[in-house]
Amino acid sequence: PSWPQERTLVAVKPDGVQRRLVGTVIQRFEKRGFKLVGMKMLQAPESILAEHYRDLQRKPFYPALISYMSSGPVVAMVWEGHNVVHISRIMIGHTNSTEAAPGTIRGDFSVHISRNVIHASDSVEGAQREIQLWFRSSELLNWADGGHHGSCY
Ligand code: DGI
Repeated sequence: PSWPQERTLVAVKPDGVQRRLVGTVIQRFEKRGFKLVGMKMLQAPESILAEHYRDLQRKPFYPALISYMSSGPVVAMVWEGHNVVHISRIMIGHTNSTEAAPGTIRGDFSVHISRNVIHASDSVEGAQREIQLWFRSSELLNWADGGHHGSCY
């Protein structure tokens, strides 16, 4: 069906990469029915992290947050689909791992807010801002299903 589509930024944080959770995260988003339209692994530069977390700059945990996000590579992805922004937030679970429900990514793989494995944009406007921050438009692919997806979608 041709439901309205949107895009969101998802990033596997350094702890998620180090714990080999990249494949699990991708699989969950694929199986939910979303479409991967951009992906890259990078050591996030401080310029991107500062802009990404600009609203948190005055929080006491901000220096530790930047240090954590700089502690290894992240895998940044853009996922497309119907209501992908809202559904992704439900899939990743509560920011505070202590409150994250089992079945969510944080609820299954994280015990502490400071090592919560994954990021997903929290609004449509935020997603647009974050996608532009992390990706060039040439790094985002428009591709069509060609009838190869069998029964999984
Ligand atoms: O969008 P979220 O990642 O769910 O949450 P957010 O945008 O409010 O905060 C961004 C990240 O900052 C979050 O994933 C983990 C970290 N953070 C937020 N609040 C706290 C925190 N880290 C610590 N140590 N303590 C906090 O209260």
